[in-house]
Amino acid sequence: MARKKIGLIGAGNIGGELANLLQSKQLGDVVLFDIPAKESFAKGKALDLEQSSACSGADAKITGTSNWEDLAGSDVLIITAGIPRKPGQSRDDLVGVNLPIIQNVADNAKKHCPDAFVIVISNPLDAMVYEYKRRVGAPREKVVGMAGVLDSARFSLFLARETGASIKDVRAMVLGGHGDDMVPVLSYCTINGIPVKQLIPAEKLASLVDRTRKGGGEIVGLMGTSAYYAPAYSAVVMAEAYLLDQKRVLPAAAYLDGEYGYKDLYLGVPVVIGAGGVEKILDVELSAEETAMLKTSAESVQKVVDIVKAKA
Ligand code: NAD
Ligand code: LAC
Repeated sequence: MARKKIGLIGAGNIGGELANLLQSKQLGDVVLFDIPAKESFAKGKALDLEQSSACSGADAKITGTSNWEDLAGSDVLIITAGIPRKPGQSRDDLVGVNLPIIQNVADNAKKHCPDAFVIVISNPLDAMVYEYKRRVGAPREKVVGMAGVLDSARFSLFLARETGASIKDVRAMVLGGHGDDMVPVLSYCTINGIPVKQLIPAEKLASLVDRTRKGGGEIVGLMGTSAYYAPAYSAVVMAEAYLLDQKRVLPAAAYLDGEYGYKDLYLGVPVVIGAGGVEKILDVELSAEETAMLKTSAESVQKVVDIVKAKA
């Protein structure tokens, strides 16, 4: 069986790490795409990565390009096209620059690889994935946003370090928008089935929740740009679930059509990802407090989506 084809739209920090991880996992041949002004950069990054295959034994091919025709037939597209934030910026501050970029990507993807399963990463995430789906007109099963896996990974790390438990035993779930009012759902956060509320004092738990919500900004403040290792790995977990039909239950920005009481909105919720893409949206029970926090987060997302709609 021919190897799958994975198109990476954006050959920057996250794009390069995506290519590296996808190659090492041999999930498919990788096409690393960027704009013409960055084509040599994309080609150089692809060649550098391919030259590591003598060490890794990976046979998957990695090519760089700025020609959309090279993405034809992609099984998966992972979109990181757009600028990351700088210290002091919010993700929402990026909408003016990144909206036309995501629209350009959507128009080309619709023409050259309309059947791909698409994972959007570009920020402001929930609005960018919304606009991508709207512009392409793809079914909601085939367009998803990556944020919840990353935010849950951040929370998992903090819980593991606080309790001294192996991160293998931590199950965290962060829902809602990919913003500072995201919703760590404590009632579904456990360490090998033990609710974290039984293991960590309330005040400490609240500080870990706060650190998770501000996790992106913490790294932007330290590095001067957004995180890219954990975001890349988070998207690869989602792509792998699709490519290997793993039926993973993951938090992800999915298009809601009544679930959780929301319509025509992308929001981080638990989904099942398999060969059909977003195969199910799990409409789970939330406490009154969690429901209220999700509403606040959804309202923040809606504000940015309304800006997008006004510009569309
Ligand atoms: P980066 O600047 O390193 O890479 C972005 C790349 O996109 C650049 O190489 C740029 O040339 C390219 N690009 C610009 N316009 C393009 C177009 N029309 N078509 C194709 N490529 C284009 O940035 P990064 O650190 O890789 O971050 C990428 C995006 O991901 C940012 O918007 C960032 O905020 C976002 N991000 C999201 C999450 C999340 O959890 N969803 C996490 C981290 C970063
Ligand atoms: C950021 C990513 C995490 O902006 O969204 O840092």
